[in-house]
Amino acid sequence: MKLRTILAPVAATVAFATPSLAEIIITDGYARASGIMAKSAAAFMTIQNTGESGDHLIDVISDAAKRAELHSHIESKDGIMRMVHVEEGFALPAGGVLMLERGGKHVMFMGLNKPFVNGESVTLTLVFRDAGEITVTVPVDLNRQNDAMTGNR
Ligand SMILES: [Cu+2]
Repeated sequence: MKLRTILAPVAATVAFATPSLAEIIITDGYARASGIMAKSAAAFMTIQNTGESGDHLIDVISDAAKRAELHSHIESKDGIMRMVHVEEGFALPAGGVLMLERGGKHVMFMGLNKPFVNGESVTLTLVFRDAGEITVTVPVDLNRQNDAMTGNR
């Protein structure tokens, strides 16, 4: 368990590289902000666990913002969706997929250190309970349509 924690950051320096020891595959990542003046932004991706044991996404680290958090949306009693910080993170069952998507679970950047500019990229590190840290670089895509509306991934 500890061995992986040490090796993963070395193996995962290339965008979307799959660390040879990890059983976690991260694809289709992107980040977006509402505009050049935005103080916060979010990142979305597909996280797949091809291993035979369940894992748990417990934290996110990024120097793109003063704070990076794992967020989800919940619907309040009056039917309004709002974002919440999910401190316990998200389960990733064996053979399962964890979707970080618009209107759902996502990585939140709060207090951007510089504007998210379309076509540039953002590096973030996902911290898994067992697989350890996996760093990915995702493109900033301000034009991508809302997946929930288009059905696109
Ligand atoms: Cu959020």
